[in-house]
Amino acid sequence: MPILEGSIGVEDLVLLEPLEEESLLKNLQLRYENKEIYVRSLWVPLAVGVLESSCIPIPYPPSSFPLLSSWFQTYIGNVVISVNPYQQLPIYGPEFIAKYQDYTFYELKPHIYALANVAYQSLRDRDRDQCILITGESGAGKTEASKLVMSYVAAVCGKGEQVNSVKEQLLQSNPVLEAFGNAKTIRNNNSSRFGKYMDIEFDFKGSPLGGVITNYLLEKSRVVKQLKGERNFHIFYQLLAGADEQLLKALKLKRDTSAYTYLNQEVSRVGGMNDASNFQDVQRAMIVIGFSEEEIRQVLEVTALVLKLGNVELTDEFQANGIPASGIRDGKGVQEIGEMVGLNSEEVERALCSRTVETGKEKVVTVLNVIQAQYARDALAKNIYSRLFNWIVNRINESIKVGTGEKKKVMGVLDIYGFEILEDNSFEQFVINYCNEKLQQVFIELTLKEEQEEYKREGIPWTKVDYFDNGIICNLIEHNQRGILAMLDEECLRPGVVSDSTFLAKLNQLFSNHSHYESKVTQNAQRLYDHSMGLSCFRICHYAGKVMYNVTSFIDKNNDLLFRDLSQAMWKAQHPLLRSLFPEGNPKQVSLKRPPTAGSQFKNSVAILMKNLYSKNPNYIRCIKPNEHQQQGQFSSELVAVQARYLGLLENVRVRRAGYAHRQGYKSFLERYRLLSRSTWPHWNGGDREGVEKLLGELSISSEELAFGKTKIFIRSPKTLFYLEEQRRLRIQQLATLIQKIYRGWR
Ligand code: AD9
Ligand code: MG
Repeated sequence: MPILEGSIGVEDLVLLEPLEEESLLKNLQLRYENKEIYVRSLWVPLAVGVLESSCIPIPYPPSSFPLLSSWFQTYIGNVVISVNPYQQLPIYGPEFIAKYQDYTFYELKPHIYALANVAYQSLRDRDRDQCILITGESGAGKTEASKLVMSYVAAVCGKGEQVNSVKEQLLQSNPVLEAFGNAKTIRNNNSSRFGKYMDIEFDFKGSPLGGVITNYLLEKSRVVKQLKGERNFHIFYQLLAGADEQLLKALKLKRDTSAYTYLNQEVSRVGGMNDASNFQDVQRAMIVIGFSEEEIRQVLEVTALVLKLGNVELTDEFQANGIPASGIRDGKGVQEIGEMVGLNSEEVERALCSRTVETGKEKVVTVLNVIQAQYARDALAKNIYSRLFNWIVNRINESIKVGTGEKKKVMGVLDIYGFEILEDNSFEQFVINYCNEKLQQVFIELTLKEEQEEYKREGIPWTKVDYFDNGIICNLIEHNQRGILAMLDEECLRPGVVSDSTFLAKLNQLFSNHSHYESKVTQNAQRLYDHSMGLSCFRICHYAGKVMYNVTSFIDKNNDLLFRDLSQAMWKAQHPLLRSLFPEGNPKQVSLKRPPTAGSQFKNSVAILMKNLYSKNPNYIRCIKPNEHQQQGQFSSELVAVQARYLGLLENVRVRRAGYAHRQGYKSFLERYRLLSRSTWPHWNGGDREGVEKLLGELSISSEELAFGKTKIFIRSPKTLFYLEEQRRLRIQQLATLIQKIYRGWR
């Protein structure tokens, strides 16, 4: 179907004509301009379990069969492409949810609701765990999409007081996590600065029981420093704007954000965002989830503590022997902190300005100079905040967790930070982009590779659709012995003088010939003179583009160590929550074992995530950002082209279009349909494949529609399958009438 001027394009990319980048972009643009932000890429069911296990016939049109939408659940996965509208469209809410609930994936306009519906029904009716993978750049609409999925599922799954309270708890986790884990960035006013994977768990009827949230690496460096035009985490501004006078007084806070070093570096307001009312929402949400008033108070106290810590000013001092030391400029701030969380202020001061090193049984105290003391202060603030965030996630999990004895069906929703290319990319961007590489691999493995390999295995004639397999980049980063993360760990653990530059030197040596690695050194060796490449940088050619990382502070961020003096001081706090965040500060529990590095922890959690995703039936929402200005109605073809390219949209459609909608083993296919042919019904003594050939030959199904593989029959279009099902239904009816007649005759 060629796209005609004046039309609004095709809703299913499989119907695109001609199938090339230009028409794909034109189609997305046309639709976008007509406020049609969703497009799908038609399913290709690989295995049809319901057909094999059920005797219920499937009539056509398919929607009249209750299990049919679950029947479309596929191994290759449904894909919905979503282009961020940057405006509220009238396509959400109860009325639309009700509509999508009654139809299959392809019968109504493409929508996230349609995808959520297929996933949910497959889970409920076919007992197949599902996952919804939401990917795209920062600001492309992933978090909004994940909320739409959750609200759809919550609206259609189960009823009753108990069920409703579970739903509310699950939904209300969003505002709380967003307050503490999201921030305004230059790309997105509500950017998720952590990764989130949520398993929603259901009982056998499909009613929600609860869930588990896993969070990934909060970008804690933001607590102490924000880039130009960005803000700290929302909660700080919400607290100052939304707390009543009494609460502000109790927390000894000023309302004005400019009073706080951690908040006054850049912007403090976000257009269209009401911090004060959001603060009320967050508090309400915490109550719904089950936080006690006391817990909420303690969370806010720790949040306030972080702000106060940022205001502790450290000054140069000198010891009697002339060695530089540091001190606190105004003791009042530290005293206030001490009073608030029950700490001896002298001890806090000592912990900030000196460091104790234990060598055997001896303790040696060294003073810190002002730079080191500022570093210690900021490290403490970052640690307190990120541990508070983890505590909040765990506390939510405690409320929504499901007993271990129950059999559960699971729907996982992944909303993880999008691919990031900033002007200055650091360790955080490195791990974020690594995670995106891994997700791209899931998509490639399940939608492009496995599908094509099946045709090869089965000996079906197939013109290979080329795609870029990013396994090589994943390997470059994660290889156990020779990957960048392994090299970083090695450098962090190596005794002797290590620094970011020794780490970079190691990479340069190891990857000098790697096709996805570049640095000044490797470029010089090849006589390439690229002035944009910094001396302390390396560049990785990611699937989504080239990113230059500055290695400065890679070692530090990977080590993620907090001086023991600080953790011990925090553990001595009277404040129960603060104290619980620093268990390693307990002198009795001092472990000599080094905690795992940030990089290896991240790699392990990504590996667990991958295992989890591969064990489920995948559904994809591919989010696209139409412009860099967060503006409605603007569609930049260049920007979208880059995203469409790296999201592999065209390749995905090509595989789907050239592929076969249905495949089934000869034996089970014959068993199901042999009653349609005189040659195979009621008896068939030949082989399964011959039986299928006879049967389909007799039904005069066009040979274009069929391919005979080594072990399976492949059917190109779903319509042919519906036809077979309809014929089978009629035949069963006919046979039933016949049997009834014979039975009556006997009587
Ligand atoms: V990041 O990687 O967390 O920085 P996301 O999550 O991809 O990013 P997000 O969902 O936060 O982006 O969307 C960014 C903004 O786009 C939202 O705050 C909305 O203002 C806007 N948006 C996104 N999707 C929709 C939508 N379906 N309808 C209306 C939307 N606005
Ligand atoms: Mg987000």
